[in-house]
Amino acid sequence: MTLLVLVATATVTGLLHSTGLVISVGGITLMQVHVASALAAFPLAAWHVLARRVRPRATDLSRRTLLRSGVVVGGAALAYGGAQGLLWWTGLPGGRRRITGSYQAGSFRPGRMPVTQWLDDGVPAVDAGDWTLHVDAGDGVRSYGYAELASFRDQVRAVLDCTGGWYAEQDWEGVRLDRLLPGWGRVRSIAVRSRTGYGRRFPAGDAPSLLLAVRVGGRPLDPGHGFPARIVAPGRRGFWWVKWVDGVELSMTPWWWQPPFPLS
Ligand SMILES: Nc1nc2c(c(=O)[nH]1)N[C@H]1C(S)=C(S)[C@@H](COP(=O)(O)O)O[C@H]1N2
Ligand SMILES: [Mo]
Repeated sequence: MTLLVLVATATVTGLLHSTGLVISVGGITLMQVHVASALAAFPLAAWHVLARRVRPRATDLSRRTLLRSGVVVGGAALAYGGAQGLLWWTGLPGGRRRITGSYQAGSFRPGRMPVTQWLDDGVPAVDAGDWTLHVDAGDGVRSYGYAELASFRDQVRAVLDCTGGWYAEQDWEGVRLDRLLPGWGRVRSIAVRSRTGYGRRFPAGDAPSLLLAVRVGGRPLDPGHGFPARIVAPGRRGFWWVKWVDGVELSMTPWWWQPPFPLS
């Protein structure tokens, strides 16, 4: 019964969010409820399968079962396409989502862009005066103060797309990592560390497209958006865009030597 309730909750909240009929209630997005109930359903589903085990039979692989599965998959694809068409036709907000399913929020108005943390980070109050960026480019650690970092003017227009269901396009300014780390071509990865302990490891080959941003829309970052400096990783989901960066390091560890999603 609990499993049934969780699956129904995931389905209904998923439909409400993706159609745009209800996107959030009291500060909690239906996407969050959708994901949470789906995750909670996993162990119960596994328990159900184990407790009510069905022994495999030869007919499980019959032509008829194959055809039936094909009908289910094809039907799902048709239903998805039909729902998408219905969204456009009815003009519901769900029809204006990005391909990732995210809704636009605060593009070119950074003050209106949501402030989002992956799991449990808080927004740290960082004083530019006692903040230092430590850059390890393989030949010793070099430190940058805020004023020095703020003098760079590399620019990129990029879309921040949070797995929580929103996206925003902004003009970012700062320093490209290939400029900050000239030895990037000789290593495997670039480890980026936040003052909060959060961090991500990027393939070294991404250096020319990664920006360590100090400004957005021509103004310094807000505390919520990563002041003094944050990563802009065009084409990558929001959780790669590390905020409150205080360390960048070239490394011989492969980039995939990390959990697929941050754990804190
Ligand atoms: N240090 C740190 N950086 C972080 C996160 C975090 O929890 N801690 N969350 C990431 C996630 S999930 C997203 S979507 C973006 C959100 O950026 P914004 O708050 O500027 O909109 O920051 C990313 N950078
Ligand atoms: Mo996110």
